[in-house]
Amino acid sequence: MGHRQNKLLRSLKMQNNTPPKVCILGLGYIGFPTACVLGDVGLEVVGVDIKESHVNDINKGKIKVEEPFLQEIYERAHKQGRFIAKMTPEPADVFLIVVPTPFKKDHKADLSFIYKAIDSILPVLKEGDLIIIESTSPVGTTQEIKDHLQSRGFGGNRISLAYCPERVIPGNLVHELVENDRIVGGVTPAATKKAVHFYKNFVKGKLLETNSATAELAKLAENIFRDVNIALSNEMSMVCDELGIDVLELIHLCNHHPRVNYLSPGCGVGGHCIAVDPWFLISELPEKTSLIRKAREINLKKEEFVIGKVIAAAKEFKRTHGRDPIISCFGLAYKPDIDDLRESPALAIALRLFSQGYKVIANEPNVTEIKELTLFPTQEAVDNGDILVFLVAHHEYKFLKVPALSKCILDYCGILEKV
Ligand code: SAJ
Repeated sequence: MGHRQNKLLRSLKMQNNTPPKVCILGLGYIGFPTACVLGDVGLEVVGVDIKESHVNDINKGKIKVEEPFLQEIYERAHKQGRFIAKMTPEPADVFLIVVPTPFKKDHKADLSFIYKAIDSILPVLKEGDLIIIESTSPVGTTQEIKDHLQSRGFGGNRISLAYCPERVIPGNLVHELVENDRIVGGVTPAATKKAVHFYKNFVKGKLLETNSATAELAKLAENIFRDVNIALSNEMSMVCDELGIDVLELIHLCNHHPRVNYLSPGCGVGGHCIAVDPWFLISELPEKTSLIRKAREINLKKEEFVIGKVIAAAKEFKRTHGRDPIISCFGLAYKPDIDDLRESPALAIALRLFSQGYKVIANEPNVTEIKELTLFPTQEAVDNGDILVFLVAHHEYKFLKVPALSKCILDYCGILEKV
């Protein structure tokens, strides 16, 4: 861990003389790093997960999330006995709910993990405790949980309840956990204040106070903003393809305008957030969200567009060479320089080509194995492929030696511009 970050965590430790005990429900991509940071700043943390193997791995020091600083922070918290993983919740002062909210077939949010987590803490919950929901949720969820708690005997203001969405970016998670501003929305102003007080234990950014519904919508609105903006770039890339114009040059030129900032077009939009969260609003208010839905559709269409282009290149190769080409896919993660495959458009593209009978090999520098695909080291994937499809701009590709003349090269992530 860098000197600056160490100093930051030390200074945070001194802010709170009587640190609360924290029970974190969900030890995934957000819950686990949060538990490590809280343990590291001196709080007693019990992390709870329903997966026994995950709990055992954490307690043995095997951590699966690869993020800068995380291993170090985990080791410090764990060695000092401040973070232990368990299968069942323990009494605590603060309960953080950081479980997944996937969507169901109708695109409505599946809140079952949140409710299971809430129900699992009921036996240890006591008057004066604070519950904070961090999981992405449709507007109104926190208020509904308040009603649920009331129906279980925790009515009135016996429990404080607040919503505080996480905003960290995979790849820079620990830094953003500490540095980012946070939106904190209690179901009462007193609950907001209590939650703000808690976050002061480790957040260096501003703590912005609001109500729970506004905080819930803010989380969705932030990811929708990004989805819509990426959709615009993806649509422009398809327009450029039709017109024979280089989209990256176009964007470079347009972004010199002081009020224009196109994001990067890619092979689609993945990850567990931006490709999912907009649906939580679209499914609740379909009449009011036509632009948001269109953006989602365009980002999904970009995946199909890429598949269509690769198939066209494969057919052309067969026509000219008299044999099926080997298609090398570069990058399978949902974005550059991470090992996360969730909702990855690149992986979906490679698998679709494979399932349609094309000879597909792949390279993913951040993953060792993928069931359906044969993974090759980067340069071998270049040497063995007839059609090279660049899907994710991993930094390794910047140093590739690509014999441009003998290969068909399709770049959907702008990496070759950087070579
Ligand atoms: N992408 C593009 N072009 C771009 C930027 C991204 O095609 O210019 C693609 C990526 O390749 C990826 C997808 O979009 O497939 C999402 O990547 P991302 O880096 O934009 O975002 P995530 O999903 O890793 O994290 C987002 C962040 N939200 C915002 O930036 C508004 C993060 O701050 C949230 O905490 C996270 O979602 C979350 O958990 O909700």
